[in-house]
Amino acid sequence: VEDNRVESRGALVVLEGLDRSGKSSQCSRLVSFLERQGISAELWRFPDRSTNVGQMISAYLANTSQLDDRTIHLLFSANRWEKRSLMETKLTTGTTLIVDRYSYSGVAFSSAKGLDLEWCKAPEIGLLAPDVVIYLDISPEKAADRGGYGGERYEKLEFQKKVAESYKVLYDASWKVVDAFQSIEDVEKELQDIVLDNPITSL
Ligand code: T5A
Ligand code: NA
Repeated sequence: VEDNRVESRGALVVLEGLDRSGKSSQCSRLVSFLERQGISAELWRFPDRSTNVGQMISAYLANTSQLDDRTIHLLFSANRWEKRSLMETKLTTGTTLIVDRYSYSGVAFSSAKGLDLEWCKAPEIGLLAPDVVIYLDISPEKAADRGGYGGERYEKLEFQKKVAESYKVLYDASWKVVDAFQSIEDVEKELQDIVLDNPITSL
């Protein structure tokens, strides 16, 4: 029997950006939109705080545990590795994954602390490559103005400025950059157009 599932595989769509750039809001809107179009889609996020590794990450972000910078970097990466095979299964069986943060967050946030860029990238090698990377572009100041940050470890203007610089280093011409300071609805519409323009999710 000929296996033609490759033609109907799902797309791996990654949203990246600073804290409070609007990723979570947009990821759930995008999943709803795709489902309305009859496209099988799931919302995923990293860190996935539901696993044992994810709970260590969550405690670190909440400042209830302390970890060496390289240790937390590797835990964020391990959190993606522990989901790799399930992601692959979903994609090959036709489910599109809309993913709130991925390897780029791992590299951008750790290198913003001063860790060597190539060292930060190394544990990400071998994870599934996204089909689309969407960067929700907002200045650190405007993001900070959005209702203020919560208490999590990286939610500080000075640090977010460094993260923004790190993302600029990682930027690749294939990324879709969307102005995230528009209304939620305008950003939503741009994301829909980007995803429908992709050969895997086009109708
Ligand atoms: N991290 C993550 C690493 O260091 N390494 C890694 O490998 C990974 C994966 C947790 C932290 O971990 C770091 C990065 C983070 O610091 P997280 O749980 O994804 O990551 O946390 P945040 O990105 O901080 O999540 P936020 O919820 O704060 O930001 P979102 O998801 O970008 O924004 P969202 O949608 O929740 O919106 C934030 C607020 O803005 C409003 C929303 O209503 C909400 O109040 N808003 C808008 N307001 C006006 N106009 C718009 N267009 C708006 N869009 C949203
Ligand atoms: Na979020």
